[in-house]
Amino acid sequence: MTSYEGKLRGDGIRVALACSRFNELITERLLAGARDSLTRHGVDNGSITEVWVPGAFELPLAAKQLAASGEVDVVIALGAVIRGATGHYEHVAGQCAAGLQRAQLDTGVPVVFGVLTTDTIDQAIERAGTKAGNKGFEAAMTAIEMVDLLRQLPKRGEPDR
Ligand code: INI
Repeated sequence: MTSYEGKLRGDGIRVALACSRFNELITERLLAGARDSLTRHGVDNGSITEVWVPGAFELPLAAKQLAASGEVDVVIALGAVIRGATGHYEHVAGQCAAGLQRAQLDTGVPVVFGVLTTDTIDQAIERAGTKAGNKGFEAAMTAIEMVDLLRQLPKRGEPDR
């Protein structure tokens, strides 16, 4: 049996953080958590690029361009879509998730979904560095694991190990 699993080793990984300004009180905490997680796992500070976009709806396009640039190994999208604050929650959250998935499938570069989708601001605060952890920190771990996993997995034309 052959088994693959990415390790949490961040050395040599180039990361783009795409962060939404909408609900910035929350998203800046996600960004801080992601940065902390990246450096704790060995990612060099000079290998991290930060990009701000207006809202979660804009994350997929920025993520796709970053992923396609050849300059980064992974993109982490950070945002907060809060139902209480919008009548078009479903559209923003759904299109953001679908667009980010499409960006990673189209480019082959992992794009991590670090976007909170909650009913209330309180639930978002809980996931941005208080009692339910920090989704940005977790997203950064997912990013490192996926880069390491994809480096291990056989590529087209390569024999299985
Ligand atoms: N963008 C968010 O990131 N979170 C939200 O909760 C949100 N609400 O509430 O509407 C939101 N809207 C803005 C949207 O992402 C776009 O920036 C805007 O529609 C312009 O395209």
